[in-house]
Amino acid sequence: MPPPLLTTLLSLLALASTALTHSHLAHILINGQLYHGFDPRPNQTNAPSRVGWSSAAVDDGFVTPANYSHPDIICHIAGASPPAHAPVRAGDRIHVQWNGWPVGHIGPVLSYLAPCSGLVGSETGCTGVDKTDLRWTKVDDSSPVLEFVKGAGINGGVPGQRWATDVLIAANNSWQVAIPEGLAPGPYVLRHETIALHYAGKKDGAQNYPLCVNLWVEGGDVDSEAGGMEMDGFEATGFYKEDDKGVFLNVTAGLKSYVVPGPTVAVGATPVPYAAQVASLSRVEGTPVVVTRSTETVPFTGGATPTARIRGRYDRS
Ligand SMILES: *[C@@H]1O[C@H](CO)[C@@H](O)[C@H](O)[C@H]1NC(C)=O
Ligand SMILES: *[C@@H]1O[C@H](CO)[C@@H](O)[C@H](O)[C@H]1NC(C)=O
Ligand SMILES: *[C@@H]1O[C@H](CO)[C@@H](O)[C@H](O)[C@H]1NC(C)=O
Ligand SMILES: *[C@@H]1O[C@H](CO)[C@@H](O)[C@H](O)[C@H]1NC(C)=O
Ligand SMILES: [Cu+2]
Repeated sequence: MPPPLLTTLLSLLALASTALTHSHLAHILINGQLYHGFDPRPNQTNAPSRVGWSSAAVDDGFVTPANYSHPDIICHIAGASPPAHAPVRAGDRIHVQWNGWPVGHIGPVLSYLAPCSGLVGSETGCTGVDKTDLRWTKVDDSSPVLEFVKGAGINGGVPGQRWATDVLIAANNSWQVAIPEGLAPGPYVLRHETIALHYAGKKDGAQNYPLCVNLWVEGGDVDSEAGGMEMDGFEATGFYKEDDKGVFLNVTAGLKSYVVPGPTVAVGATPVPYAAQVASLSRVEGTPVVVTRSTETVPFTGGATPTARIRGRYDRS
């Protein structure tokens, strides 16, 4: 017979796995300014000025390992880019606010960046590009991901384990992503992803929640004349395999270590440490931009054809 603690845990996991709603990206904050995500649930009103990619994950759900080579793994189910981009400077931190996080859903929190410059359709930044053309560089793997601690499972998790998702929950279901100081200016997609592992002992039991937002990165304090940090450029459809150690594992069967799936964090990336993962309240609405002629931006005006062109601080010519 399993000990009472394990019984409680297993029933919590069972509950969690049958819960109908999971989560989505509510908004991002950059220096206190708020930019909207996308709520995929039926009959939600989504701001036209949102920077979050839309998806057809109407149950707030996930992508399974069976679809790791399907374009749905790139920016969630039927992911599609909005017109708006959130302006950010290289070296800034982006506060990614999840709508919540379900009990017992333990795992890593991963962040990737893909430049849109130079791709077919990039006259409008990341809005007009084909998502399968995006090439990604990992900038945060939420290392150490799994720590062994004394006591009961945290947030309905496994006794003795503390996961990156517990750090996310403690920060009001949020995560800080640092935009590398050496990143070349231009339009980028940020792909922020959690992988829930409570069912990962079963083949195809892992749950990936890949959420994308559009960014317009301006030069940071460090001059990136040299072209910026070197990007690794992986295809998201090649990140993971169904039998990777980090997605096909039984978290309750005496786990001794955890192997983060996907590429390693790029040289030049500076993940934000756990101690600096904190809740953050929005102060004001940010003004997102729309990219025109590849290198210029205008403030988002709610769908009307932009007339006044404002020279972006980034000019590649
Ligand atoms: C969404 O709205 C449609 C039309 O107004 C309605 O038929 C449907 O029941 C609504 N769905 C939900 C989940 O509220
Ligand atoms: C894989 O993705 C397709 C297209 O979105 C979907 O119809 C199918 O149910 C998915 N398969 C699994 C196992 O989730
Ligand atoms: C916590 O997150 C919610 C969104 O899920 C947000 O509305 C709220 O302002 C946040 N609270 C704090 C204290 O950060
Ligand atoms: C995971 O391991 C636990 C403990 O050994 C066991 O009870 C459970 O059945 C395993 N789950 C799977 C899906 O293998
Ligand atoms: Cu779930």
